[in-house]
Amino acid sequence: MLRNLFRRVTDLLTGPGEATDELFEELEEVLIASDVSARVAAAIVERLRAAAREGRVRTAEGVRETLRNQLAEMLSRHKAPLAASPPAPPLLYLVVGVNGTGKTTTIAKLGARFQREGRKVLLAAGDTFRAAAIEQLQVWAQRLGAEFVAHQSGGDPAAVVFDSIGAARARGCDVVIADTAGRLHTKRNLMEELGKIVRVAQRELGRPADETLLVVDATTGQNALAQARQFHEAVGLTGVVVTKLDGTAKGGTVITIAEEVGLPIKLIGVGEGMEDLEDFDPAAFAAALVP
Ligand SMILES: Nc1nc2c(ncn2[C@@H]2O[C@H](COP(=O)(O)OP(=O)(O)O)[C@@H](O)[C@H]2O)c(=O)[nH]1
Ligand SMILES: [Mg+2]
Repeated sequence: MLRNLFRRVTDLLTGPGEATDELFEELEEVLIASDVSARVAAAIVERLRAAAREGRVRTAEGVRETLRNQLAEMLSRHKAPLAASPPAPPLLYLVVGVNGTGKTTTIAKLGARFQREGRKVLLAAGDTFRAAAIEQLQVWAQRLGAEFVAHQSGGDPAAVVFDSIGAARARGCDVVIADTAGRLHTKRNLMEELGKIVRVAQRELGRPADETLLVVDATTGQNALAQARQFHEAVGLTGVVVTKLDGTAKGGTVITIAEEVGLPIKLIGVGEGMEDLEDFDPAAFAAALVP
């Protein structure tokens, strides 16, 4: 469950205060301290100041409510549903992101969700850089009772994805979810490798992958923004999954990525359990940021 993501913002905007210049200055600082980028924080506060100038907002509580509405509106501007019905099976999700952000866990959660919907799932071990990554995904596939395709560690991940699409067709699977490496010898290698996966998937499917999702860890703040920019430039993302919003995350990462990169947030991770993956709901998220 989400709570207290914007604790300092909420504290500042609770109680009998007036909507003064000083309050807006402090709000801007607290937004930045909550992982909202400086540019986006300035834009948010400028709109609130305008509302105060026009007499639409007079108190701190009024600022809080206006801020909540403004955040919900900002976040819904980039809203897009998860691809669910491909023109021809299998539905293909590529999952990318740096190590430790929660890719493999998110893949398992997504697999479990598709299975609950009655769909047959295949997990593809495209993180061939580490043998442990292949084993970790295999354990999840076994637990879920999902199909699984892997090659040797060190193998070509594009070939794993190619084989997975073929195996899904042969075995009547509805959905392929492919893991990828989060680190190679160099960042350039990684982006080239991911680019090749994207191209091979497109050739084999006759359309781009239905989703190319970046997984970012909400607790990493501005780093997550840099990751979103880099991966989007390299592979053309369709959306972002923000994980670890149950922990010490301050919430601003979600707003910053949506506004600065213009990518839809599609899913959020709110724990380590299989059920801890939620569809992103802008209004509910804004209400969790600023209750
Ligand atoms: N609290 C919390 N932990 C998570 C979440 N998603 C993943 N993790 C944990 O983050 C760690 C790294 O996850 P993993 O899926 O292996 O990351 P990968 O390297 O990107 O594949 C594991 O300990 C996961 O249990 C989440 O939404 N909340
Ligand atoms: Mg992994």
